[in-house]
Formats: sequence, C-alpha cells, structure tokens
Amino acid sequence: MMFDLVIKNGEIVTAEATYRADIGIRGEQIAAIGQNLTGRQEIDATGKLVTPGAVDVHVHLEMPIGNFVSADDFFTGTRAAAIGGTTTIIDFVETGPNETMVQALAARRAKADPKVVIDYGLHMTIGPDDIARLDQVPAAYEAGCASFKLYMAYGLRLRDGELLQALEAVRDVGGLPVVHAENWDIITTLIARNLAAGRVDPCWHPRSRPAAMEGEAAGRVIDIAALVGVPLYIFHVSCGEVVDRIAAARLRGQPVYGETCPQYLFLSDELYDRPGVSGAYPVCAPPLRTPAQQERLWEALSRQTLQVVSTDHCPFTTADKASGLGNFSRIPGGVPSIEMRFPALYAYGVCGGWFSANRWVDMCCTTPARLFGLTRKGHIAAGYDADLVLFDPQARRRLSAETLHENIDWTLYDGLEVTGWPDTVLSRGEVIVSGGELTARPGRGRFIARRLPAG
Ligand code: DUC
Ligand code: ZN
Repeated sequence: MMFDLVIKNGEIVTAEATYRADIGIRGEQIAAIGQNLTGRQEIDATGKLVTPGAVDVHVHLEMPIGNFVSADDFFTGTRAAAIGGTTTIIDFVETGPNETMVQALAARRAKADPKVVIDYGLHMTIGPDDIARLDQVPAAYEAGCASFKLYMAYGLRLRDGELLQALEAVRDVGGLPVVHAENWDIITTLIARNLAAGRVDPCWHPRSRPAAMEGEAAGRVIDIAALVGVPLYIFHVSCGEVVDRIAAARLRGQPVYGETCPQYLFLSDELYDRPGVSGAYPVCAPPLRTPAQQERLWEALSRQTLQVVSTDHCPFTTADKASGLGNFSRIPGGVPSIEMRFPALYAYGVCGGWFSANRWVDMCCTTPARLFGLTRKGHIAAGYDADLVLFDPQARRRLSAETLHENIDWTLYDGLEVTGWPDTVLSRGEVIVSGGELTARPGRGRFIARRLPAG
C-alpha cells in the first residue's frame, strides 16, 4: 500500500512508549504505523526521535496590553514556534466594549488567519464587564472556545463573587476554566508602598508579588472551583506554594491541573538586579522566583503534580521594556520562550535526569492536547493529524537572540546550551520546517474549533 509520505526508520516517542517504526501519511493524517512502509515521498529519520508536534496552550501573540502590543505577531510567533517543534498553539480573545464574545472571536481570527503557519485555538477571556453577559458563554463555546481565561490580577481581575459566577457559566457549558492566580489586592498595596518609598527598580517587582500570595490565590480559586463543581487549570505556576495546593486538591480527587513555563524552570530572580533595561527584560507575572523554587517545579513535573509545560510567550521590545525604568510597575510584563520550550525541556528535563522522554512528550504534547480538546493533536497514531517532529537528539545549539527566530533583539536564555533540536517539522502532513528553517507560507495554519469530551 502506497502512502503519500512515509517517515522511515525513526525512533517514535509517544507519551506511552518508545519504538522503531515507519509512519505512513495520507493527506493530512497519519494513516498507518508499521515496518517497511513505502510512500511516493519518503523522509529518512534514522538517528532521529519522532515525536508528536508540540502543543503550547498559553501564548500571547500581538497581544495589546495597555499602550503596548506584544512584539511577536501571528506570523513571527508561529514561525518561531514551528522551528522549535511546536505545531499547535492556543492564544486568547478579549471582548472590547460593545462587542459580543463571538464578534471578538471573529476579529481575533481575522488577525491570525492570514499569518499563522501552524494550527491554533483561542481561549475566551471573561473579564469583569463580561459578568453581566455570561449568557454569551454558550455561543463562545459553540464557536470553538472550549476554555475560558479568568484573571485574578490586572484590570481584567475578577473578584471572588465574579469568579464564582464565571466558573458556574463555564461549568454549565462543559468548558475548562484557566486561571491567572495572584492576589491583586496585596500586589497593588505592595506596589504602592514600594513606589512611595522610592523603591522603583525592577528588583521590587518580585518583592511586590510574593510566592505565598500566589499560593493563597491558587488555593482560593481551587476552593471556589470545588464549590462550583468544575475542573480547573492553573496557568504559569511559579512556586512550590501553588504546587502544594494543586497536589492537595488532586489528592482529594478534585480535577485540578497546573502548568509551569520555561522562565520559571530555567531563570531566577537575581536577573532583576541586572543594570538598566537588562533588569526589566525578565519582568513577567508571576515573577521569576528563587533557585529553590525552580527545583520545586522540576520535582513537580517529575512527580506529575504539574502536568504541562507551556510558555506564556509574550515578549516586548527593548524600548517597551525600557519605558518602565523608573517605575517597575509600568514595565510591560511578559517574556519569550515559544521557540526553546520543547528542545530545552528535552535537554534539561530528559537528559538532566528529571523525567523520561515519554513524560517529556506527555507534558509538552499529549496532555495539553487532551485537556484542551485538541482531539487530533499531541499523539502519534492512525487518525491523528500528521503533526510530527523529527528531533535530532545530537544537535547542539547555543541560544541567542541572533539564532532564535522571535521578533525581538533579546532573550533571557542567551548562552544556554541545549543538546537536541528539531530538524524537520510536519504540520498536517506538510513539511513546514526543514533543516531547522521555515518552509511554510503564512496563512496555512488553521483555527481549530475545540469542544471538550462530556464529563
Ligand atoms: N503574565 C505576563 O507576564 N505576561 C502576559 C500575561 C501574564 O499573565
Ligand atoms: Zn499569559
């Protein structure tokens, strides 16, 4: 039987198993896995690991925040993602004044569709103004936003009663709430106190956002979700205080999931002491924590208390970051890692002895796809989209702003050595990265309307 394309002789790595076989692709999907398959086109993957395309469920491309817009647009951001082995992302929609959720979704799609090189989904944000129009949640769900973002910080912050109502509305449609958990009252009080005392430098950013209060906020929303009876996914866990809350909830049988991001695994808070704009680059929320906290996160991934690694990719230009020097609270928050996530987790997670290659695939591909209703992504089996990474475990890269493909002139990972890098990346059967370079055209990616399995 002749396939359109066969990936030959690779070592297939899924969340469950590692084995040598060929992958036969017909059209956009995996049609068969077996020995000695033949295709009209064949790619030799000898010496490569063949993994599912990675899934990053937390990115902010061309995201407006106040007077700023994040620096990667839907083209440059998805290009960098693809080169790093990520073939599906989930970004966000926010409603504007007098705009319905479905209208906001259409507007966001109009921005993304002509530019994306990989497939994407969108989380619908429920802000304070949306509480009066929660009757729109079913339409947003029907339109493909199966997950809903709730903020406990920033201008979009929901108070506890609003959180309750939003969680009920998401529960009623069978959606998944995703939460930014920090205690905004404490943060705004500490920021005001520090600024009033002349403590304006970036090193006061982490001191205004204590880990204990991230833990408190996570614990609070976990308790509200238990009361409502809805699953919960906690974004960007930066500290052991949140890990402990998630572990305790899961032990009680509550469906609570947590992700962390490369910045919390690889970087720590002494970066805020760097002079000038260098100290502003790492400003993100939650902030970078201590090396001891990093260790807690690696441990949590290895024990499966945290289930996913995503990025919260949200870079700002040097000029944008510099504009907040003199008042750390005005530095736009967000850092890049969309390209390095998947290979860096292999280099330091797998090769570093924290977890197996199967767990690496699980936390970067399979579990995020499953939790977020990406039913054809994140796994290698017949019937799944042929989203595949031919990963060269011997390739070495020294990360720098010049070698990464993100649309900024800085990276916090400058000089980080990684062993293992994607050589070839396929999305729905099309080679979109070859020899580490993009070969795909903007606009080929598709919006994925997501639903979640009942129960
Ligand atoms: N945190 C950031 O640092 N940036 C974007 C949004 C967020 O929650
Ligand atoms: Zn985010």
